[in-house]
Amino acid sequence: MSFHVIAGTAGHIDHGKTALVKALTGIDTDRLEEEKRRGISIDLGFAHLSLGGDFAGLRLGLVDVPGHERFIRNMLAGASGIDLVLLVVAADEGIKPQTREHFDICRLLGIRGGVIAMTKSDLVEVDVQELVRMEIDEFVAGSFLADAAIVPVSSVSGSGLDALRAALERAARAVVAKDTSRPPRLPIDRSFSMRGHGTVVTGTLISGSIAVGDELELYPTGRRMRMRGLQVHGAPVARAHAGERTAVNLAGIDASSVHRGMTLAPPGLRATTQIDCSVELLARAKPLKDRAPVHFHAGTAAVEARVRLLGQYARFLLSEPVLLLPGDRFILRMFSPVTTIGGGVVIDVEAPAVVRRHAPPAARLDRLEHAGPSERVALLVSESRHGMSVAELTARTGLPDIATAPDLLRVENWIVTRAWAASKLAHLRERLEEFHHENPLQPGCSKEDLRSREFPGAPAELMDALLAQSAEIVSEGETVRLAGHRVTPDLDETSALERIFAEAGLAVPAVAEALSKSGMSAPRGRAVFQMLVRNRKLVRVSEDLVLHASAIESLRTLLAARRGSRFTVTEFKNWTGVSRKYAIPLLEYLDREHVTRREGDQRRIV
Ligand SMILES: Nc1nc2c(ncn2[C@@H]2O[C@H](COP(=O)(O)OP(=O)(O)OP(=O)(O)O)[C@@H](O)[C@H]2O)c(=O)[nH]1
Ligand SMILES: [Mg+2]
Repeated sequence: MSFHVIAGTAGHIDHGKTALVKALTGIDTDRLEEEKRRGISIDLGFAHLSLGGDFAGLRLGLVDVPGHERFIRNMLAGASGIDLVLLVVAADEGIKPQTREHFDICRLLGIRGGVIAMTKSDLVEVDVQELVRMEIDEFVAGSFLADAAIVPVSSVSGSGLDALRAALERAARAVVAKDTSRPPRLPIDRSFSMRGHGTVVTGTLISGSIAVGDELELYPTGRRMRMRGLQVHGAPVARAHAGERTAVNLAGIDASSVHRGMTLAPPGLRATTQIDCSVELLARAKPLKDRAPVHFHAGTAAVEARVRLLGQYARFLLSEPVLLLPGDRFILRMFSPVTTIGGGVVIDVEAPAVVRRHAPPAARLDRLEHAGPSERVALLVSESRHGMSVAELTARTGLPDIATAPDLLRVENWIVTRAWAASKLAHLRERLEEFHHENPLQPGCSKEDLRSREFPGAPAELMDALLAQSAEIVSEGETVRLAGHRVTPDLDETSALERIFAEAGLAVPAVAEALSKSGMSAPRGRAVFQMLVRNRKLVRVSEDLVLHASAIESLRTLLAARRGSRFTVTEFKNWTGVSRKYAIPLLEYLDREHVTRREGDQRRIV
């Protein structure tokens, strides 16, 4: 199996980086006319070298960077994809300002190892070499390069090159391979058009793998395109893997519309302008001020940004969208003078507005920063109102396997936390209890009503899946009810209310008064009352007057004994003992029921 590692040069201007790359690989990475003329590197150069013999299968990609402080921006684009640094220190000059700045950048980018080449060793005596070695030792002490080999070399005589190759091979074998399981990302460092091929873009594939024919999106433009061809280190391949210097032949786009800083990646990720990060400032840098403008460099992108301080963390508002994922490293440089002041790690790519249900920003970032993949997903889901789609989580995390965490529940393409599901079910039970209370004689609540009230924005299946988990809630056709709910009302309550009317005879209280006497809640009382009316236990004589059926029956009996006779309202009041207020509606009712018939001021019993 072949093994790909990318090394990048670093070091002060004129210390012999480009000469060393050429001595190692035979490739002159200073291609530009201006570079030739001025004798300095301006832009990135690329070379490669096989290490450990043809069968060992270790291919080292080399990115040669310019040392001039004005081209640090280019250096940063090159350094972002490297696994190893080849730190170059000229024996006749020792540590110089860009030796320090490049070293700081590599450390802030999280580069874990490298080799130190003491170039131009042919120009100084051995005792001077020893002094420079001591200076270097002291410089890297305690850092990621503390154990790096320091190899004196001469690109002119070739001395030390074999030892340097051996040291590079050892360092390369210790590199932890880049993650091929994550979505592929290719931060673009060059774009040009090639006769007969069209647009070609190059970069270091920092994660995943890509194959000819794959559809990729050019971030942040949103344009989708197909790869026509792929090359790794100058040779055509069907698939490129993380850690490889990759050239991609793109269909359907002009080379001039693709720029350094854009990224090729599968659709479904998202370029962002607002990120929350941890920040490390260099010892020599002044503290960051809130709202200070900075240059923000990540991948091959360089944009301006504004800082918002969030405790020990910072939010950056980027002037242009950049495709970033949690865990990405970045470098900060100041505006005037433009110097490197620090760097950091992206923690959240969609810095949320401060929301009350979220933890305070710094506490939240502290949790996110130290969260493993599944905890990160769980935390983001727990902040959502009712879960998140898998697509959204992929864009927020770049993780390949979402929702494998035990405390998450996946419903189709939607993810919720189990804790949320449990509390939502408890809430639904309460809502249903209320509903049954208010509508005791309805079989259940409309499923659509419940869905639109309780799950706005969530996929339709979510509520069904949740309900399916609960033994206490029953979903029948288009209604949802509590398992214990029966349409038959409580007999005690029913008869209590009925008794109030029955015992009152014709001297009934007002309905509201009867209901409040019954001791039932108002909605329940109304429901039971309506049922008694429906069952004809109670008779609605008028809007305000309701009698028990037995009272009506006694009245009919009383009148039946006087059949054929005529009577006045006053006589009726005397017979029955009801007030005038009740007598009129009662008589009108009796007229409607054809028990009595109105004849002028009097009535006849028919
Ligand atoms: N004598 C001697 N000269 C060297 C050696 N390496 C490089 N040089 C010379 O040093 C000068 C600068 O070398 P480069 O390789 O261009 O330096 P660089 O670090 O790439 O410079 P920048 O890319 O501009 O930062 C050239 O004139 C080289 O010929 C060496 O090992 N011995
Ligand atoms: Mg150079």
